[in-house]
Amino acid sequence: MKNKKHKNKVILFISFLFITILCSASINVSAQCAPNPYPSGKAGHSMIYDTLNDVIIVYGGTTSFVGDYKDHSTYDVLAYDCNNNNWTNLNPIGQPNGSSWTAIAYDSESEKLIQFSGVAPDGTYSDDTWIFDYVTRTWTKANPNATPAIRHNHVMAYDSESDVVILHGGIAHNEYNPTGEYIHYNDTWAYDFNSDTWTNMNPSGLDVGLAEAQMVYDSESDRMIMFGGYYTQPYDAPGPEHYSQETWVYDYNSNTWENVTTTIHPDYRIDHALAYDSESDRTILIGGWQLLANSPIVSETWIFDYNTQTWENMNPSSQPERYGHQIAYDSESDLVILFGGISRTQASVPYDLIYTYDYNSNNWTAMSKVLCPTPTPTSFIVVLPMLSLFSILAVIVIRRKRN
Ligand SMILES: [Ca+2]
Ligand SMILES: [Ca+2]
Ligand SMILES: [Ca+2]
Ligand SMILES: [Ca+2]
Repeated sequence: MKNKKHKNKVILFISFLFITILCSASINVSAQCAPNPYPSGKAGHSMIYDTLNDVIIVYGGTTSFVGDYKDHSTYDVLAYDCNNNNWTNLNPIGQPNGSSWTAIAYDSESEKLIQFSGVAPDGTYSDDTWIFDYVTRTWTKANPNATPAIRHNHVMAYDSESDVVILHGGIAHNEYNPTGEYIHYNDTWAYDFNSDTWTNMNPSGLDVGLAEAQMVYDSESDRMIMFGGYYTQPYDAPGPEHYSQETWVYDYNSNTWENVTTTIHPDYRIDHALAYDSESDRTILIGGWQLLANSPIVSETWIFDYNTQTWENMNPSSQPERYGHQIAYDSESDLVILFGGISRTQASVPYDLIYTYDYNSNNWTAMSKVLCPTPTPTSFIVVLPMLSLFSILAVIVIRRKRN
C-alpha cells in the first residue's frame, strides 16, 4: 500500500515535470524571432520577392563604407519572411562573381532567380549569368551563346506575360576600356531562362543609357517602368544635366521605349528604390540621392500609376531617409519591404532594420529586431519558477489525496 502511494507520487511528479517541459518548449516554438546574430545591414545589394515561397531574397551588397566598400562585399543569400518577421541565411552552394551593384530578377514561371555581372570583392567583373534555386539553395552558372557586356549599376526585371528578364544600361570601369573612360551602356537585352538565351533587343525610343536607374514590371499594364539614374560620367559632375528625372516605359511586345512626361514627378536622383504593388496597381519609389541638392539624401515616398500617367508624392506622417537601399513587394502580405541603405545620420554602416510600407494606409512601420534567445542560464529564469510552481501544486494534490 505504501509502495503504491509512493508510485502514484512519482507518476504524478513526472507528469507535472513533463507538462512543465512541454509548456516551456512551446514558448520558444511560437516566438517570432530573428537568427542570432541578426544579419548585417547592406547597401548596393539586390532584392526580389519570391512569389512561390513567399519570401524576400536579399543577395550580396556591402556591409560597410569604411575604407574601400569592396573589402566589405558579401555573397550572402538571405531570405526574409515578413509574416513571421524572420530571417534565414540560406548558405548557398556555389557563388556568382559579381556581389555588389549587380542586378537580379525573379522568373516566377521557372521559379528561378537570375543574376548578371556586377562588381566582385577584388574589383573585377565577369559577364556570367548565374541562376539561383531557392529549394536546393544552389547557384548554377548558365551557358548562353551571347551575353551583354560586363557592367554594374544596370537594371533587371521580369516580364511575366512574356516570360523574359529585361536588362538595361549600367556602366563598366575604365580598366576595361583602352581609352581610360567609363563605358556607358544604352542597350536593352532580354534573357529567356528556358532556352538560356540573351537577345540584344535594339529597341526604338531610348537613345541614352542610364546607370543607377531603377526598373520594375507593372504586370497589369505589361510594361517595364524605369525612373532616375544618370546619363554620363563622371557621376558626381556638377550640373543637373547628367541626371535623369524622366519616367521611361518599355514594352517588350512592341520592343519600344516610351518617355512618359508628367507635370508633377520626383526630382532627379540615383540609388533610390522601386517596387510594384500588384494589388493596388501602383509603382512605389522610395528615397534616393540628389548629389547637387542641399539635403542630398532623400526622404520621400512617391507613387506612379502608368494607367493614368501620374506621379503623386504621398507625404506619409513618417518615413525612412535612405539611399543605396532596396525595396520589394510581398504580394501575399500586400506590403512593400525595405532593407538596408544609408542616411546622413548613418553614413558608413548600412541599416539592418526592416521597414514595411502599406500603400493602402500610406503607413511606414519599423519591424522589431527580436532575436532568438541563446541557450544561456537566463532561460532558467522562466523554467525554474514554473518547475517550482508545478512541484508545489503536486505536493498539495498528493497531500489532499492522502488525507
Ligand atoms: Ca521562364
Ligand atoms: Ca498598371
Ligand atoms: Ca496594396
Ligand atoms: Ca508574406
